[in-house]
Amino acid sequence: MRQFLSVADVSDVSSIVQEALALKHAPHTHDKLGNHKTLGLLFFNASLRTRVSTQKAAQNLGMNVIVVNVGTESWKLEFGEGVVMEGDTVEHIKEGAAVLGQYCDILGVRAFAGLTDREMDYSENIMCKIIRYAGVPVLSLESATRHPLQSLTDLMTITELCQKPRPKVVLTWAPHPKALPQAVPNSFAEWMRCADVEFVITHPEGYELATEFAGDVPVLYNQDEALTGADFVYPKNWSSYRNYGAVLSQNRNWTLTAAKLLQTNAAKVLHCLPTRRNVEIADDVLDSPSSVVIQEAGNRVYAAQAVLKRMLETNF
Ligand code: AN0
Ligand code: CP
Repeated sequence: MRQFLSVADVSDVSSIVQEALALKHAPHTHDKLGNHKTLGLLFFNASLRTRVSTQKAAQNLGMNVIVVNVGTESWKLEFGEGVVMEGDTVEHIKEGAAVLGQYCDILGVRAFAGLTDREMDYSENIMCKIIRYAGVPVLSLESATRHPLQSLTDLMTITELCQKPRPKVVLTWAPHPKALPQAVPNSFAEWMRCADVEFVITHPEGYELATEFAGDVPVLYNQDEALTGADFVYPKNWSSYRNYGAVLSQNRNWTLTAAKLLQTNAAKVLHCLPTRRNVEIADDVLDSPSSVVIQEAGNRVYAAQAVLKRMLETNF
């Protein structure tokens, strides 16, 4: 695998899930593979899990890791073409990415959607420019439209917990005070469509995901109907794609509560985290055995490790 930007970079989804699960049980079996190779992690946005789990995954493979937080501890980068740089950007991505490519063998990048210009975000402008100018393999740590390390972890966790063939998996919109990107639900949908699951999406009207991600997945506007018989529930907020970046609803009837889980098949609840307690998900879910969010976060290490292992094997 040369790069990891979406599920399309994985030739065999179920085998990388199995590889991640195997690494969980024997994380140090390839601890020489990454010797003398440097992973750079470039963050344009905050992170707890991705930052720490990807460092740990790289360390388990014997890699060196350098973390750079753009803007706060490196120069503010310019992405525009032909810009007269007399504003607050100090360095152009053409030099910035090319320089990082001199120091790093693989570059991880987190660059969220700006949520103002849909065309710009969905063209993956930042990620594409970094790939172009860095000249080294790139790993997405959440881009404008996708969060593939999270989705691989989600599928790994579902596989790990699954008691039956073809479980019912429900992605449900949940409220949030701020506009969030569509990256997590987009990516989750993309990966679930490649998995052997019955997949359903539920959200209020106006929160439809882009067709390239939702495909022909059934969409229900009635959350109770969608949750019926679910084996796994993934509550997550996202802002509107159609009315780009808008918060159309703050309706707390969509908060996932223990009462709502009664209509499921004793569903396990996943979430990428961070989550706003009692807005997206109620305490009585997060503090109950239904929640598997900590196990899921733990699995981020082994999903990242499976990806880095494949990238090291292909590129060096
Ligand atoms: C981000 C998002 O929803 O894309 C990151 C999730 C992993 N969440 C927040 O900004 C709260
Ligand atoms: N789930 C996830 O990516 O978390 P962070 O934003 O903390 O990295």
